[in-house]
Amino acid sequence: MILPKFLSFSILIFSLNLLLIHNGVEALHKIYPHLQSVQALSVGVAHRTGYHFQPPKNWINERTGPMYYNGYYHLLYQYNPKGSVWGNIVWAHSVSKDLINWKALEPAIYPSKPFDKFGCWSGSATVVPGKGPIILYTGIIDENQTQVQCYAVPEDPNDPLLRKWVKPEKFNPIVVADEGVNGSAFRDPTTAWWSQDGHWRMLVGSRRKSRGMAYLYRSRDFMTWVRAKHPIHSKSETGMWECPDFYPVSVKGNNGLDTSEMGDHVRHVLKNSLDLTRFEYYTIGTYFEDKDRYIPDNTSVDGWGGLRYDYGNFYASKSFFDPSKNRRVLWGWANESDSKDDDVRKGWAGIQAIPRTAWLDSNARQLVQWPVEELNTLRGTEVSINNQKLEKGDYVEVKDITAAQADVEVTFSFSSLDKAEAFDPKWVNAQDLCAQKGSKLQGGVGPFGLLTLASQNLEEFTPVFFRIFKGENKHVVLLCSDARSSSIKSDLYKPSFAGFVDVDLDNNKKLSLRTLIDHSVVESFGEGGKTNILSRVYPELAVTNQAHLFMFNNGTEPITVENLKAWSMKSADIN
Ligand code: DQQ
Repeated sequence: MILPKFLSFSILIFSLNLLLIHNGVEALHKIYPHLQSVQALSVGVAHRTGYHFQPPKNWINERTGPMYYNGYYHLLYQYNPKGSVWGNIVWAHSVSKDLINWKALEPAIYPSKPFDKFGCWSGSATVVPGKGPIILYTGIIDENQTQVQCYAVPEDPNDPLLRKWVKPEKFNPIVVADEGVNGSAFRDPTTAWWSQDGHWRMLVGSRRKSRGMAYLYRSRDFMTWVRAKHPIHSKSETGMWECPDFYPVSVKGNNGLDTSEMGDHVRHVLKNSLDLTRFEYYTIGTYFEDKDRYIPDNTSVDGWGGLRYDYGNFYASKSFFDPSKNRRVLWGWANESDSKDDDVRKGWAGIQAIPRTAWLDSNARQLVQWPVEELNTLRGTEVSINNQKLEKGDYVEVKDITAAQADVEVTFSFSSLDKAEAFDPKWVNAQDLCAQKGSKLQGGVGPFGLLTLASQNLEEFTPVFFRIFKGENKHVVLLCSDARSSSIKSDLYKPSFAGFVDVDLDNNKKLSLRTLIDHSVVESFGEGGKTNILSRVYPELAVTNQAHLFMFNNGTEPITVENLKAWSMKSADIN
């Protein structure tokens, strides 16, 4: 039976609502008038991070116009200066020389004009050659949250810190929703790119009914923008596309490319953040500049089941090209997984993930991500373990590091895959499979991995582990970050985040894992950054020096920890 479109969309929305109720994620842009301006009397320190960015207090969501300019990295982010729930949003501003240590400046952009009186929402920065940076952002013009696109420029482009930003009267707002565009779902302009035909181009996220889309705009002078006849790309039933990101990646090597780069050596990435579930997905594809179209490759699933930068708590990400190191840096926001009341009580909510270098995998089917190299400057005491055998049921502690604030890199190997459990092709959802199997249920090859933020007697722990299955044609590798036992506290969102890892084990019986542990963050990179998962957790017992780290194996096949290196991490100097 074919359901009428509106009916199938209503069913989708209904099921998503159920999903949202169950997974604890709440639609953003919801205003809590009685909470949004409640200042915390004190700041809860137990779960504050040592090296993941967060301001001293209050709510943050995504970083907006990240850029590198005249020797400084700029972190601009959505911030509520008055409380620890979303609302009163301004663009807070911090600067850094190394993407790890940050110095706070005054907010760069805040509501001050008729075109942004009710909010300054997300956007991007474009460094225009010979002119300097221009910020494009979404202004909210009324209480109905009607959205327009605006621009701001530095008052003094020679100020290396770009402290003051102005919103010129002329041309602002630069884009309003014209006929056929839904003005209440029209936001988050991308970084603009320059095309050989003499136009700047940029995208704005939107939806038409249930169809998510990114509109493409063209301009000769960056001020007067004209919408292309059709969106650059759209996808049915995906709902509002927030924070679209569109950029080229090189077909060879790890170097990043300027957003305007085109040619045979280039593929494109389109990422959308889906407001309905607060998950993102991306595709790799071809950009036809002359036709203003982007077409995903048939190896990229285009929609709900698509590839994700991160299979955990990671949303509204944005990338930028860093010309100082020739790399593309990608950055996500990780919201809390505790309750609104907890956020008000602790006086803060939201962190930024560690910025990641991103490039196209040699298989050309996906991206690979790795924490920026500057993070290594925080590595302190090092512990190393070599050739440690883990038999079924073994738990071995990694001692002598600060287990609540650490960086761990490990390579596991195994001599045979014969004992791998059979893979049921019905298991298409990695997260469900992780929840079903967990870290304790004995398997054939795996589960094996790390037990992070563990309390002495394992009342609390967040396992990050692999489990290997025998598929019809190849082995299927699952990476899980399972928060179900992360805290003895019950009223928390504790998901079993997971993703499949696209790797060929037949020729190489090894898997690697890197995990960044930071009090309430477990941020993991599987197989060199092919599958990544960030979990937010809130242990009550496994805090500061009461936290432990273990390696474990609960599969019948013995596993060898070929090499493990763990570092106590120093705290970054943040704001
Ligand atoms: N956050 C901003 C919006 C964006 C959303 C508002 C994504 O512009 O769509 O704070 O988290």
